[in-house]
Amino acid sequence: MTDTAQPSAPSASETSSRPSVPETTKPIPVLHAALAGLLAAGAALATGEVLSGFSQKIPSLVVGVGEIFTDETPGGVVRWSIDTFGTSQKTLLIWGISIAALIVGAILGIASRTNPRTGVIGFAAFGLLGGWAASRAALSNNALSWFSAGLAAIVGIVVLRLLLARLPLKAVPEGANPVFATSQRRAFFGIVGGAAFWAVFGTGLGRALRRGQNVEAARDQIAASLGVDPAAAPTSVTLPGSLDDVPGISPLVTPSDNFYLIDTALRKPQVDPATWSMKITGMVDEEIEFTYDDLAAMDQVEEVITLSCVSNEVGGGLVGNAIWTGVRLDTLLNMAGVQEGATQVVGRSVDGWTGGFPTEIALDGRPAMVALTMNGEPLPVKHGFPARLVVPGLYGYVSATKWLSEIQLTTWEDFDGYWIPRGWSKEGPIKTQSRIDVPANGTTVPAGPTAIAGVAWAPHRSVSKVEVSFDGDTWFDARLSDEPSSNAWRQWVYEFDAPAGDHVVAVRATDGEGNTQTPERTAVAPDGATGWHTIAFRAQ
Ligand SMILES: Nc1nc2c(c(=O)[nH]1)N[C@H]1C(S)=C(S)[C@@H](COP(=O)(O)O)O[C@H]1N2
Ligand SMILES: [Mo]
Repeated sequence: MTDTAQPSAPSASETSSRPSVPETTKPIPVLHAALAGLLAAGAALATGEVLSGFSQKIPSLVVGVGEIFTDETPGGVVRWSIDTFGTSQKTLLIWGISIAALIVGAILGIASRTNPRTGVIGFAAFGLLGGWAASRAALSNNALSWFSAGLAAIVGIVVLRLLLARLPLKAVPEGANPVFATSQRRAFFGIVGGAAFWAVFGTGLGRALRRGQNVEAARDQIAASLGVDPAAAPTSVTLPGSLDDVPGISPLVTPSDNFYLIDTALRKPQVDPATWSMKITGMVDEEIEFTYDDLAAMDQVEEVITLSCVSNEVGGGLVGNAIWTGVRLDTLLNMAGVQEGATQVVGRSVDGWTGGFPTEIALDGRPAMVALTMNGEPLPVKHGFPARLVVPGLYGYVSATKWLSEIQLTTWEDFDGYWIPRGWSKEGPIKTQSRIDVPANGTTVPAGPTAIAGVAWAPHRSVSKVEVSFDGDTWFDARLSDEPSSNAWRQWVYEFDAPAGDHVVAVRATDGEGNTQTPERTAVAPDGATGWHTIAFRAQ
């Protein structure tokens, strides 16, 4: 629609001078109204993004709503989305919420054509939702969250009203399209440009400011004090007796960058070790608080420990093996004095996540620890910097609290960790499992000597034997790597002289107590998958 193709909107006097033409009031064009609503929503969201850059206590409104989804969605759906989208699941959630908000904004814009109050009420409702979500989000401050959501809603309302006020809603000749006066048109697109700029620039600014909250520099400082060059590429550690040179096998020690990542945090908590402390609370003789320096000055234990997620499917990748150092958990608990009847140890993170396990396990001599390093470096932020729990033999969801802030002693009955009411078993010992890394399922390899290889784990019980079978009946012993500890996985390899043709291979492991993996396939819920990993490949 251009000014030259259409008559300019007549002024009031002109209109009255042409009374003979039948006139009607045309509603605002739908697309313009939708654009106005969309931009109002974009500007509102961007306002929240900018404010979130000022403090971790002000969560992005989108992240706040995302956390509600994460917390309230049934565990099965979360698992399904992790399986389907992998680690990009969170990015998709954030994008999904942002796009949904823009669409709702567009709808509010359209609805405001006939009733301008709809937009005001809609954006106010937006603000209430955002404020509620943000104020109950991890690490957030209530007042600041409500302030952020309120300001965002006001920006949305103002932008929408400014835009709608400049759209043509006036008498025009019957049959003609509603038209813009040139000045009106300029004003409209001026505000469109401004709002679009704020939406994009504000979102970018928020991101940039949030990067300033990162604690990488503090982590680098600690790394330097450990003699680690933070600028150097992460080194992959090779241990003696490994099978690391078998092509395609998982390295004996998983590089931290490749270590699987599972948590509920939409933004990784940025915890400054200088102000961080951890408390031991609850059923103890004396509650104690430890700073990072306190822990770093104590005796450090080192152990190679395999950590697995209960959601790991047979043959899946949600498992890794790292070298952890830290302070033994039993030492810390004995300092506090565990009281009679304190049957559960609960780890709580700075963002409120919890996981609990039997006190018995913490005190049975295994090297459970408050870990400060992973593979020789301070914990990566995403793996729980500055401190996390690592308990050999237990799935992560009951034990491996990242960004640890509190260890609480309670009874088994009195408290359930985060995943327990969401359909997961209260006890979480890691089941014995084995995986074929190579050949990859469904691939073709040259006929002749073929290394069939992978890893097997039974943390705390150790792995004593790994076998492969081509018919599920006859089993052949695989060669094992050294065992870095009874809590670590072992690599295995079976040298197979593959005749041309199709092959199906299954693997099974036996733990140090003589128990062999069951062939029975069970789902990951509620307490971990069972069954033999089986793959097919072709030799030709
Ligand atoms: N604070 C916090 N700690 C957490 C979780 C979490 O969501 N929040 N997830 C747990 C789960 S389910 C697993 S499997 C392990 C994964 O640890 P990783 O991400 O370092 O591999 O962390 C555990 N610790
Ligand atoms: Mo997990």
